[in-house]
Amino acid sequence: MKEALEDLRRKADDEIRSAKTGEEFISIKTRYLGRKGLLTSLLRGLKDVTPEEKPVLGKLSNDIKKSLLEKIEKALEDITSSEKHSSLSKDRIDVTLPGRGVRCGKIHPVTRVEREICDIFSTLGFSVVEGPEVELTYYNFEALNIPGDHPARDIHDTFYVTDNVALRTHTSPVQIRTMEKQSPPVRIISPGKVYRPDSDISHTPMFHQVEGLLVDENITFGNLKGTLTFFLRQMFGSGTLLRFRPSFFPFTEPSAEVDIQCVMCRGAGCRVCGHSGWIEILGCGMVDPEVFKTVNYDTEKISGFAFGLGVERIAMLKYGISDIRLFFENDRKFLEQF
Ligand code: 2U9
Repeated sequence: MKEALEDLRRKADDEIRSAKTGEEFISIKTRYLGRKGLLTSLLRGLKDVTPEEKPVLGKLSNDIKKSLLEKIEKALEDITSSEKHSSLSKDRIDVTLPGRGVRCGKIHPVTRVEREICDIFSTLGFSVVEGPEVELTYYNFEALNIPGDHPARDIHDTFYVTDNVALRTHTSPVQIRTMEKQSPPVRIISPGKVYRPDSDISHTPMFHQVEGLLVDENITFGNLKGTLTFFLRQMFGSGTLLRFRPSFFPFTEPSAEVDIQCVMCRGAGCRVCGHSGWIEILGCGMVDPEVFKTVNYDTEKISGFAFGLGVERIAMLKYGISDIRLFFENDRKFLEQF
C-alpha cells in the first residue's frame, strides 16, 4: 500500500509539473482527490491493513493529500493573478482622454426675470410672500373691492372650481391674507402663477405676476413713483424714461399705468410700441380705503401703495420676444438662448 501511495504521489507530481492551464489543474485535482478519485479509492484499502501500519499509512496518505492540494491551489492562484495582470496590461485606461460632456439645464427666462424683480425689491426691504393658486373667491374679488356684479369681474375672466373657489386671477389675495395676519407696516411682494381663460400672441391661460404692497403711516403717491422709478431703471437701465398715466382699478384710488420709453426704437415709434414711442409696463395706485377696511386697518392712520406687473411681458421686452406662447412650448432651441 505504501508503494502504491508513493507511486500515486510521483505520478500526480509529474502531472502537476507538466500542467499549464487552470482546467488541467482542476482535472488533476478531481482525478486524484475527488470523491471517486485515485487517492480516495486507495484510502478505502486502509481498512484491510494491520493496526500497526494503519497510523503510518494514514499519516502518509494525509501528507500526500495536503501536499497535492497545496501545489494545485498555488498553481491555480498563480494562473489567476497572471491572467489578471495580463488583462490589466491589455485594457489600459487613458486617463488623459477628455470626459463625456454633461448637458446642463438652464433657468427658464420667466424664472430668471421673476428672480431679478424679487432681488431688486429685496434691496428696498420688501419681503417675498407666496400663497395658494386655488383661492376663495372672497380673497380674489370681494376683499379687493370687486363685488359679484362689478364689471371688473369680466376683465378677470375666471376658471371656477366651485361657486366660491377659483384659480386666482392675480396674486393680490396673498396681500389680503398677509394683512389679515399682520398689522402695519407691511412691505411685501408676491410673485406667482395666475390664471385667466385667454390665449393669443400676448396672453396665455397661465402667466406669472409680481405684485407689491407697502403700507405705513404717511405713504404718498410720491413714495410710489420713487419706488417704481428705481425698480424700472434697475430693470431696464438707468437712463430709462417713464410716464405715469391715470387709470382705474377697483382696489386702488387714484390708479395709474406706467409706460417706459420703447426699448426697441427708443421713442421713435415702431411696431412693438404701436408707433407711440411708449410701452405699458405695469399698473399701480394708492390702496383704496375700502380694501383696508376689509382687513380692519385704521384708514385714518395709515395709507399704502400697490402695483402689479406681468413677468412674461417684462421678459418679452427685455429679450425682444414677440410671442408669449414661446415661453411655454419647451422648445430647447428657444430656451437655450437664455
Ligand atoms: C392689494 C391692493 C391693491 C395690485 C395692482 C395692478 C394695479 C395692475 C396688472 C398688471 C399687469 C395685472 O398682470 S397684469 O395683467 N396689475 O395693473 N395691480 S394695482 O393692487 C393691489 C394689490 C393688493 C391688497
